[in-house]
Amino acid sequence: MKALETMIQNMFHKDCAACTDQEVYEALLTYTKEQLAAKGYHDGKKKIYYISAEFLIGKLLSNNLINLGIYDEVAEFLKKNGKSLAEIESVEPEPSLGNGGLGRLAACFLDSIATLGLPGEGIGLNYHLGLFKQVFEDNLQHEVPNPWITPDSWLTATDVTYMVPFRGFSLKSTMYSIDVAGYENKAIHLNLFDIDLADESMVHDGITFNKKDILHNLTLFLYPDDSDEDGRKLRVYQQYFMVSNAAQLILDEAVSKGSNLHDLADYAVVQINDTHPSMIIPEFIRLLGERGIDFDEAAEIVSHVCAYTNHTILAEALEKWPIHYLEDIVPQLVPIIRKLDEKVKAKYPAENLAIIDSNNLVHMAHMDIHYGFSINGVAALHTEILKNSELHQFYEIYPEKFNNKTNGITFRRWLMYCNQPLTKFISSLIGEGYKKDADELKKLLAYKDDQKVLDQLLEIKTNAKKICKDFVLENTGIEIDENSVFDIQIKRLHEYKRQQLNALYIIYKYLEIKDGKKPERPITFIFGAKAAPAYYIAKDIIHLLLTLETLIQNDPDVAPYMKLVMVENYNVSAAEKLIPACDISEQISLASKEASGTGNMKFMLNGAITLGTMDGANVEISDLVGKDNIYIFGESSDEIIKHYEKMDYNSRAIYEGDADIKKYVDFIVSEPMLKLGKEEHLRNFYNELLNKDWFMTLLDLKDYIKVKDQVFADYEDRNSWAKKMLVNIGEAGFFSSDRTIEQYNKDIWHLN
Ligand code: GPV
Repeated sequence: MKALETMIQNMFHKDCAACTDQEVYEALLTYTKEQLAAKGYHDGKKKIYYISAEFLIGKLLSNNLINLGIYDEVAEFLKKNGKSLAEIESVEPEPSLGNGGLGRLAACFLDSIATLGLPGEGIGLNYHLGLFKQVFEDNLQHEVPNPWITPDSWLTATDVTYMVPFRGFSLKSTMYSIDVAGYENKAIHLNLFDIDLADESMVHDGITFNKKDILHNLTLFLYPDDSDEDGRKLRVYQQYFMVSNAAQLILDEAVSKGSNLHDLADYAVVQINDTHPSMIIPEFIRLLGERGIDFDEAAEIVSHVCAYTNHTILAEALEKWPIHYLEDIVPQLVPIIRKLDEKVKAKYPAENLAIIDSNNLVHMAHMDIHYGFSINGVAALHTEILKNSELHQFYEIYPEKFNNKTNGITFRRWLMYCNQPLTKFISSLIGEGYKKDADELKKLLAYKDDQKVLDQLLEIKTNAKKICKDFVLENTGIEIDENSVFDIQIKRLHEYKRQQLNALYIIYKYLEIKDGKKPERPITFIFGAKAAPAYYIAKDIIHLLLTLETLIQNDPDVAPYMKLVMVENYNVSAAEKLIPACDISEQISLASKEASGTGNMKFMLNGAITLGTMDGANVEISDLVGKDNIYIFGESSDEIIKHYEKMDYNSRAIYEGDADIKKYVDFIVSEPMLKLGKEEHLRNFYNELLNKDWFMTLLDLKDYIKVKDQVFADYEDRNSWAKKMLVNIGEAGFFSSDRTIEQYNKDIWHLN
């Protein structure tokens, strides 16, 4: 640590002990960046370019120290100087460059690409104000900017710049680079493109700004509100800016390594992360044209370079841009897209295979499938649904393109960093091998009947709950009990994820306690969720949860037996605090709707037991741990898909046919709720449940209550619960993103 000491002296002319946390952070930042650069970067002839509108990377200091193998040493050095690494971390701002699972997946993938030593990089945008920061006021969500770029940050400006042409003007870009360290390996780059004229001062009243001022707003926010046309067009501007820069960079790199561009596929493979980067296909063709390659050959070349990942079957999330948007913004792409579409129509005239449909909408996913060589889903069930229903017409003509890549998570962040006591304990039992080969976690299963091991697991969980308790107190002002059961649902707020189903259980439990039926042990329900700014129903559900939080907190009959806390501004850092402390992992999406989920994997790895539907990767968790170690409820995805086909779901009929359900739903607009909450929001949601309930909350409510009550009863047999925990941890190895990335490489990328 001599070098670090010297650096601190040189930067601040004093000892570490005399520095502020801010100063120590800045020194560590510089020191770590130097260490990373000194290790060098993975390189090779062929490279994977992971292009994504989101990279939810989280704070980087600790993660980098772990991957560099110097975390303990640095922590020790700081301690000797009267500092704590945990407090220094709190100085670091968290970049909010993603919404949820898709962005976090991209970050986990970069970690694994670097760890496995593959030549690769991430390409995205440098949003100055991130997504948004969530603040609660009067039990409602408000959005404010989430700036994260400080004078000293993980970003390094490069001298790479390009011109990106739009109708009527061009924008000059600058590329910024963040090093992503491999675990005990070299690093790769996350390259984020930016405009030079971004003007943060145009933002007022929360996150409002002039959406037409592209010259100055292009990289201010991730996914600006798309509820109006200007917002949607800004997204198109962002997407094209991202992919034009990416395509120019990729072609330049290939040429500099000796490519003649006809052989581009020997130098580059592009993974298109959902459809946000899909315009890279026509953009490549345009640029190859400028470099003398004719249209048909260019289309052929691109078809060997681009691969597409689908992350959802929700129709409203599949991007379709009106062709006139593209004419207004990127007219140079329109003749190319039309030609691509004509080629498709000449061979496959069916409307549901068209790139441009009869309403003049451009189906981005369709373009990816026709002109990419691979399409993958993100969990086994999800890929089956793509093949058999959502994209069946494509599967019939291109069966060889379809493949599954079940998602994964990096164990460096989601175990070794966030749960150090559990990590040490696991290492003491089975050695360190699992850190590089996650399958070795299976060795834990040999301890299933070891009383001491089971007791220690429970103790580690209780300690994690104590730490989490401090975080929750600081975040919400509510004191929770570490001896209560922690039941946690943290993920974006969306009707299909069904936080409202959990809310109805809480209402049921509240009324039971009011009736004198007290639970064996107090329960703590924890939520964390941001709602999209224009998604009114999601915001109404947040209001419902926050109003219930107040109601319970104010009720002396109930507060001793249950608590509801909703963490404000849920993000990666909050997840790192909550996940190690969780007993029950809520994964209760309407079957068929959650493509995979990745929080489910993080919880499992940290010894929580899943309560979920047979959806997404829950299905694979269930197969691995077996029925005794997971709690499943609700109708199957086949049954749900049939309800949608037959249109036979009627929430009002369920409500009217079941007095209990009616009681819980009516409670939303009951006297005590209306006294605390806002009538407009509570009624909106109540009406939504009764008249529409598009994601079938009431369908599964009775079964959910029954199974969840069983979970709480089983929790009291502490020994058998600890066994379930052990099995979950032991079987979690499959969900390492190292496994996922190995599969991408073996089946799609083919690097060395
Ligand atoms: I599409 N996902 C996301 O976070 N944002 C999106 O815009 C879309 C999908 C998520 C899915 O909902 C999760 O089920 C999945 O685990 C995750 O992407 C990563 O694949």
